[in-house]
Amino acid sequence: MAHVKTLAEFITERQHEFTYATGELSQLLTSFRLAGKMVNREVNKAGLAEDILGAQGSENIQGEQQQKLDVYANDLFIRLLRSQGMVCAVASEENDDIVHFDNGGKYVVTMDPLDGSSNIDVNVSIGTIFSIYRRVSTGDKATMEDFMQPGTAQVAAGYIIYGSSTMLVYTTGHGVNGFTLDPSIGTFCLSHPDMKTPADGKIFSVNEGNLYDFDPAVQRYIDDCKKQKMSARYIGSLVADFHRNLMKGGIYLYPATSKSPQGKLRLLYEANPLAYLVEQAGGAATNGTTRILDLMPTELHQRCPLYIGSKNMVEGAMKA
Ligand code: AHM
Ligand code: MG
Repeated sequence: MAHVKTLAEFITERQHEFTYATGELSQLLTSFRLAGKMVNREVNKAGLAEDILGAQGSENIQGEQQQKLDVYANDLFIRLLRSQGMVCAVASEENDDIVHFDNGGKYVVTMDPLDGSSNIDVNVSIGTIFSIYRRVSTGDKATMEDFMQPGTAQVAAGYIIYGSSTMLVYTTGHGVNGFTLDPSIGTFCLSHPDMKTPADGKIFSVNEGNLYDFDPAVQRYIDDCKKQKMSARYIGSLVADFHRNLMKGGIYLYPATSKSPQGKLRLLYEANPLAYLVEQAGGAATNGTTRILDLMPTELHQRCPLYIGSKNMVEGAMKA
């Protein structure tokens, strides 16, 4: 039987690629590996547990109602990151402010602990998105400066998709690798080494319900996709739409609308980590005019329009 490489083995084998101290990366990723398995367990039995399903009653800073699983995932990731010691502060889509650990850790994390929350109750794929930065401030506590770094400063980024199977996909700037959870042994195994996204694709993913709210250039682009008889595929879970397009070739777009002039998605938790991954896989990501990774964040929960996926398709959308 061929040897199956586990995520833990792979991280150890590749840790020399990590710019900073050997061993730090594996410690950093351990929290996500472990929390991912635990969230997966809860997601899988969500339909069974009355107290897990349904709204928690509280609203997050964007005014959206939080589901119980969001809160569970957020608490879990924060607890594991805190206990593991490498990370001194976290900015989460589910917390209004920075969460400080006061432990002198050299890294900060931004994350969307459970993205696609409207899909939890209906048994549709959801995901976790994370990104890791080296701390730049020098005082006792991390500061906003640590989180206001451009996407180019990410030292690692990844997502976990809780789908028909559960996968963890990450990059440290040396390509993208994907690991599938074998539920029978509870281990992520290397299933998608060195992932590359096709330069062209036949899928466009957009919430067309907003069509008349989009800029005429975006409307024209969507029209063009139809004239070329491309396939429309939209799950409404960014991680799932992104993952499918990464594998098959396609474009995901969440443009500005009149209701959300900066689009809906968050730069720190969604756009930057996925932009880093897509570029590492040979694709592209922009906000319509500027490369996502070059944007200078000015606030934690900042939103930005997002055009992401196959290189030629993203470039085509920019020219529309
Ligand atoms: P969330 O972070 O509150 O879950 O919202 C983000 C989600 C993305 O996963 C998805 O691509 C998008 O919102 C869908 O938005 P819409 O329902 O407007 O199409
Ligand atoms: Mg989200």
